[in-house]
Amino acid sequence: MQYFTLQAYTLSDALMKMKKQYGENARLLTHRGIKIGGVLGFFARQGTEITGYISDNTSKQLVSQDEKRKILEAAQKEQTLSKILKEIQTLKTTVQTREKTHEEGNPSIERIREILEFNDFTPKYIKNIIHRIKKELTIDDLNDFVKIQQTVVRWIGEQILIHPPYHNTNKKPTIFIIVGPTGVGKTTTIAKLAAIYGLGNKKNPSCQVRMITIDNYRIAAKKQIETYADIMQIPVTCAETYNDLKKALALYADMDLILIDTIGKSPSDFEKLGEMRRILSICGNMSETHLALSATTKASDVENLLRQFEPFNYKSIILTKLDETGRIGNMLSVLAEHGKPISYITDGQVVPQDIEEAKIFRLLMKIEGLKIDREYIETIFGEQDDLSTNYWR
Ligand SMILES: Nc1nc2c(ncn2[C@@H]2O[C@H](COP(=O)(O)OP(=O)(O)O)[C@@H](O)[C@H]2O)c(=O)[nH]1
Ligand SMILES: [Mg+2]
Repeated sequence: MQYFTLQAYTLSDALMKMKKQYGENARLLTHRGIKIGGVLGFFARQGTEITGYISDNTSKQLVSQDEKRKILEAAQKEQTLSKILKEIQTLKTTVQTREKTHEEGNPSIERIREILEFNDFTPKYIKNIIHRIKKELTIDDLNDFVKIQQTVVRWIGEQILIHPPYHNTNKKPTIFIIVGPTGVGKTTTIAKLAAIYGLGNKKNPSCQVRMITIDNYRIAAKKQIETYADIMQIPVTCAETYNDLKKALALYADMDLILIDTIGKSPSDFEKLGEMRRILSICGNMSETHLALSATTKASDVENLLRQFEPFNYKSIILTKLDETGRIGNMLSVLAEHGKPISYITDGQVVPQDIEEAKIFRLLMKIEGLKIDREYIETIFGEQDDLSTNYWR
């Protein structure tokens, strides 16, 4: 600690001097009256002498100022922190709002759900679509119903698998077998296929077609296909046994296309199905089996049929009676789930007009309530034939 002594005429002068010389930290310790000036004791004046010291508060103050700075900095940091916290909070609210907009109650999502339900898509299929909407679309997208529809249509389209239709190749013969439950339209479809490929059209030059039926258990069934055969002038053979079929196939070895119509038994009649499988086994891998299913079938029944006919190792589905229902969501849901492709669709009783190659676009058009941008769909799923290029229309 530094001490000092100062003299002045008055105490206040002394204090002023002290402050001036030693600064704000100079502290007064003592003061006393003294004589100042004069010569040999004469002419001396009354004055004051003070003693004092310089308080080391300076260093303390320096420290405290340093601390103050730190505190200030910390406070600032805290402010930044609270700013960040505030921003996080805002972000959280935004995310929550966004989640809320994506929640079940969102009107766009609800509308899509209603449309899909109306079209009989299965709950599982709808759930997946809604899940994708929530995951892949933004809030802005959700406010744009045209865009949502377009996206949903695209997703549905992407899940429709198409099996290529018949093409006349050098490898002869191609054997098409149609299996399926009673009354779905197997025989009618065989007749339609025989006509379009046998008689030919603009798109396909006529080729050598024969029909074989093993559905000769009912007189009416036999009569039905024979009538078509007569009208179209395309021969039909009835085969009751494995050997019958073997002979018929040998006879038709040079044909381009052999269409085999099968027994329209109930799929739960396993004995008949087993027998039919035995007969058909002669076709070996030269054949391609198609399962005919009516578009009017309930989703749970479609599931059962897909399973029950599995032993026939069918390669595609022929979707019949599309004209009898406006709602094909159940069929599209189940087929998508099981990865089964569609080859042909039929939409009426008239032979041969009411059949066409399955097209994604055509199936999407059946979905009611969803606005379908044809151009957009075409750019995604490739060029779609115009409906008028349908074989006979
Ligand atoms: N509305 C409609 N009826 C069809 C269609 N295909 C077949 N049918 C009718 O369904 C009934 C059963 O057809 P059929 O070919 O005998 O069925 P199968 O037992 O599977 O051979 C007949 O009355 C057909 O005219 C179709 O695409 N639409
Ligand atoms: Mg039949």
